[in-house]
Amino acid sequence: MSAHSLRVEPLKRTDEPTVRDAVFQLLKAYGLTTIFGNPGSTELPMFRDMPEGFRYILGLQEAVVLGMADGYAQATGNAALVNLHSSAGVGHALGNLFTAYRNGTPLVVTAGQQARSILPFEPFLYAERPTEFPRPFVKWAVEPARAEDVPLAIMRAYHCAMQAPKGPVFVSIPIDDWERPVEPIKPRRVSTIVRPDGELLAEAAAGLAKARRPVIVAGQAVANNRARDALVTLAERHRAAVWAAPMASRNVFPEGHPLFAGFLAASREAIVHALAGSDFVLVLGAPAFTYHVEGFGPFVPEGAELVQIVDDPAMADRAPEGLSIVGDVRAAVLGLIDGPAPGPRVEPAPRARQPDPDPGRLTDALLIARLEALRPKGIAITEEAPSTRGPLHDFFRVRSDEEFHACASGGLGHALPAAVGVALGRPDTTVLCLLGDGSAMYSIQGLYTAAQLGLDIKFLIVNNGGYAALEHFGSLFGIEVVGSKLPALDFVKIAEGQGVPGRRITAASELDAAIEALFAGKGPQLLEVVVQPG
Ligand SMILES: Cc1ncc(C[n+]2csc(CCOP(=O)(O)OP(=O)(O)O)c2C)c(N)n1
Repeated sequence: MSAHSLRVEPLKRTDEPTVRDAVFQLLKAYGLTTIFGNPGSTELPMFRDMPEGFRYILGLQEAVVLGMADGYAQATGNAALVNLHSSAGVGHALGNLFTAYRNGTPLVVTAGQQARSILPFEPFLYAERPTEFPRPFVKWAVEPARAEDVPLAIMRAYHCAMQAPKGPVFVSIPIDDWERPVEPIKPRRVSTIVRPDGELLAEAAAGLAKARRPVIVAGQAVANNRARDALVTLAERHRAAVWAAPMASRNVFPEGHPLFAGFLAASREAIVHALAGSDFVLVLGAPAFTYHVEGFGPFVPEGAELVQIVDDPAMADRAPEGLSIVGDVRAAVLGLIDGPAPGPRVEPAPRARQPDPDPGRLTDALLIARLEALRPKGIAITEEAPSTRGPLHDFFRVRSDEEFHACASGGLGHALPAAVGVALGRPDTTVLCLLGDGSAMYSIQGLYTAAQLGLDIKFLIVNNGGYAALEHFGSLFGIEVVGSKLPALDFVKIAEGQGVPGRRITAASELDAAIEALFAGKGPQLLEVVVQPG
């Protein structure tokens, strides 16, 4: 709407310290100097005279803004700051807010609100019930009762986001609060690690030591709690096979390690089948278990003991059986390493290898196998290519020095902007963003930010002409799927229109050269690979 049609009293400036001064001081102290946003009138005063040392990362749609902040927070290990425009901006961001909540990503999400004096009249761009709208996907939500309380609210929000289990929080801030005088407040320190109960941990360690065939199922909190290296030591000490938990959204174990058993499917029967023969199932940093389809029967193999260690009390509460211990996963794994020595063990069987894909047909399996062979080492990966997950598990091995980020919620639209955030958080690392043609379109505007910032992201689109995962489900349900064909997308044009150079290939003979070219230089690039059915 035109600003010329409005007569606005200029917001009063004051020489006294303002809410804005106090908030920016806090943000600096907490290291929240990168702000992800898409601005509107109700947020503009926040950024008047933005202090040195801060940067504003513009996303062209709020799903992109949230996803970028999620990737950045995961890459840096600190909370990220998000600024959204009133209810409309929060609405656009909700899908990826749900994902951040499920990912356990610490985010301080702020949104503008109209001026307090006109709230009774429900003004244009009024955020109605602002603290209810993002719930239940935030750990805490507030619109402070007075302007003077905004800095305190930001401080509490930060500590709440960083407290285990980490997650997003929300603060709604009226436009006129920023100029109000306020006393600065001192940043605080709050511990974030809850140590697991020592007695119960000793019980778990004793159970692990006397098991004959223990298995470990590891999920995202192993990565979030920085327990990956410790887990390798634990698994080697106990000769325990390690499975990635169903739908694990992070890399939890080096996938080329001889003890890595593979990826559990999100189905009750499939989990019991995969773990058959084990007598002790140790679930670390994951639900016991995440299911995608209905299932029946036992939760773990007959006679096996189930022990779960998680940093999320709610996750512990809802496990169907066994012992659950709440606490930091790294602290727990270190405690288990110090436990009693293992007795005699049945050595885990090596992971079965899949036959190499046909080199003459450009399938997603061939693409992934060649990607594994030709990619540079030490990269970070964000992934959202649902039906390519199988080939990714079969032919790709995420190494111990690499990061992998997918979405824990199942909501599409995360990986593309998350790649932008990861690249910003780890500027020395090349990021591979692997996307299905369908998934790529949910927050495609992230390409623009990648181009504007010249980030080293390699966007790889697996174009199978539609929503293959849904067609697969349709065939399982015996249903003809509607709305699953995407015949006319041109990703090279879409990318070039946003400033990212692109290339499209359709033949297996072009594949190796195209992958090498993708990784040859620095900066954003897109490769669209038109694949045939596997
Ligand atoms: C926000 C959201 N909308 C819809 C879906 C349902 N869905 C799951 S997989 C899928 C297909 C994705 O297509 P694509 O990225 O091309 O991958 P493919 O299935 O072809 O491998 C869809 C639409 C979802 N998970 N999230």
